[in-house]
Amino acid sequence: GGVAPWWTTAVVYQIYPRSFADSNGDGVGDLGGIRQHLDHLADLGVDVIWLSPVYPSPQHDNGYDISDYQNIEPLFGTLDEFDALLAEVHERGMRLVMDLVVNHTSDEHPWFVESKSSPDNPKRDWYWWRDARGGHQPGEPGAEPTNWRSFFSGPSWQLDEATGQYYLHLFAVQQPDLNWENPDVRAAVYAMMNWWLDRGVDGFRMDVINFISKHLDLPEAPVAPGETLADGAPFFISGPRIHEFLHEMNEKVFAGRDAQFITVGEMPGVTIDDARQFTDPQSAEIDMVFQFEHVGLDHGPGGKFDPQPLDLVALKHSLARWQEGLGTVGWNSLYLDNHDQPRLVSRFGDDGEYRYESATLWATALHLHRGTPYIYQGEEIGMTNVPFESISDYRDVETLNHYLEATGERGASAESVMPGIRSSSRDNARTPVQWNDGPQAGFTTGEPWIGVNPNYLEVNAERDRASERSVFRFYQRLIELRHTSDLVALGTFELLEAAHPTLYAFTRTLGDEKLLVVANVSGEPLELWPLTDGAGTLLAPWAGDEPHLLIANLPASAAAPDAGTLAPWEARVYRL
Ligand code: ISL
Repeated sequence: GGVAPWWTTAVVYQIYPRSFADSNGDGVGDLGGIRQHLDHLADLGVDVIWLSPVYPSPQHDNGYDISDYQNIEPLFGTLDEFDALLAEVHERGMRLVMDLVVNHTSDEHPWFVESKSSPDNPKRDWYWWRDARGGHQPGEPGAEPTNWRSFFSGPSWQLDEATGQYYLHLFAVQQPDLNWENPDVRAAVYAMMNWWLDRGVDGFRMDVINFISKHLDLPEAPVAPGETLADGAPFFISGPRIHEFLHEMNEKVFAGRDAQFITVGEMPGVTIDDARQFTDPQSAEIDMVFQFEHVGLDHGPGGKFDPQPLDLVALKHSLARWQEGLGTVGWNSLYLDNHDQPRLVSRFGDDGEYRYESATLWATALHLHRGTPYIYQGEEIGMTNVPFESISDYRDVETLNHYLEATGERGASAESVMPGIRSSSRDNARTPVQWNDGPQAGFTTGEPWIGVNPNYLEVNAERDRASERSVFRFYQRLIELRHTSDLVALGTFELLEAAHPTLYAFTRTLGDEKLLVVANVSGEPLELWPLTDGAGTLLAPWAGDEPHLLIANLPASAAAPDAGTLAPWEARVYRL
């Protein structure tokens, strides 16, 4: 193929607006707050900002429940302010990508209000309305049209008393699923996307976009013993028409525009084969996908709220398979956290003694893979999980529903449920960004909508930026490396020492250039023995005369006698 697309050298930064910065003292982050901190992002060096939803919304799921696709939530600002923000982003040479949430709307969206009003309404078929299960009265336990469990607890069907029918909601009750089988729905979505592109935005991150094609017969899912609800995912993940829909979207929205966009589909449960097809330029669907395999590896038998320790071998194996699977065709996105995941340094690193080291180790490992790296707000200063005491500190609908279900119908004690919530709640990622050591970490002059992490005196952007050695400074260097090195952007990936429990080692190769990453994923020193690559070539640059260290998270011990030992959480990248 021809020239590599522009986003092969780009780094994306995700903003979760509620929690980023508050400019008007109401305790909720807003567009004004983003405008005040654009230089933080420009200094970091990122190319693209992905903005989580800023549209009018009842905020049951912090904006992922949209009631008007073509306006701005008053809590966050106005359309005029949005235009100003977009211009300021562009002035700094960055791009702005919007969140596209079209698997579902809010139940307060006029489309749904109309749809719900009567079975004869022309928009009835814009959503998934079904009768009660045969032989059941509407509202009876078990009368839901299928046994699918919602992602946010309970059944994924809600009864509308007035018409006696149920509607499908894979997420919260207030998030009814749109019916993409209806061509009018698709046309309305494409028109809305075109309206934003005409306004100047640079692309979309597409929320659960591989859920939009469902199996029309809505089959029952196999139920585990003792359960009544089951996982319906096989019947809506990458369903029968998914490639057709995404190709059609591409044609109706992006084809014929010559600006430089980026499209990334969020795709829980996506397989490598599907991802390759979604991102193969020949398919003309989307540029890249967020896959979920690597962030599910530490989920225990009880799911995400039953976390298990990191299995590094499994993680390396998983990421390597994706590197290889999308190696020659398609493209990977690279992420280790976002607004739905716990904080990276708390989950996979050590957020105590080795916070700087482990945060920068994981940054090194991720940013040296082949793909487009995503940084989630606060990750660039090593923000950690939050030590909330009680359930009343939490705000997230998923967390609160889980707590109610576990302590209610499942009869668990609060003490047994809280540890899983503390380590896995999405609110870990949603506490206010810690800008400085002032009141409320500089996030707001008012009362924040969710508590500030008490470690803000230690962990904050002002301090990190001023320091010679900090997580922020290190991310700057990693981003610079991607911008200046074709090898980092495009080199092929080869995993080394796949079975080693604490060493993360791989090479990247482009033509006759090669680099080696070695990282010690542990709090103990690690002796590096000679590594060999797949061709049997010995790799031991630390033992050579003039090792060329591209980047490292600790002061170079390259020439010292102990150069063959990695300190706890040390990561080095050598040019070979
Ligand atoms: O975080 C999850 C629950 O553990 C995921 O299942 C998550 O719900 C899934 O990745 C889809 O996420 C996206 O759509 C949701 C929204 O709540 C998330 O914030 C969003 O990223 C519904 O719109």
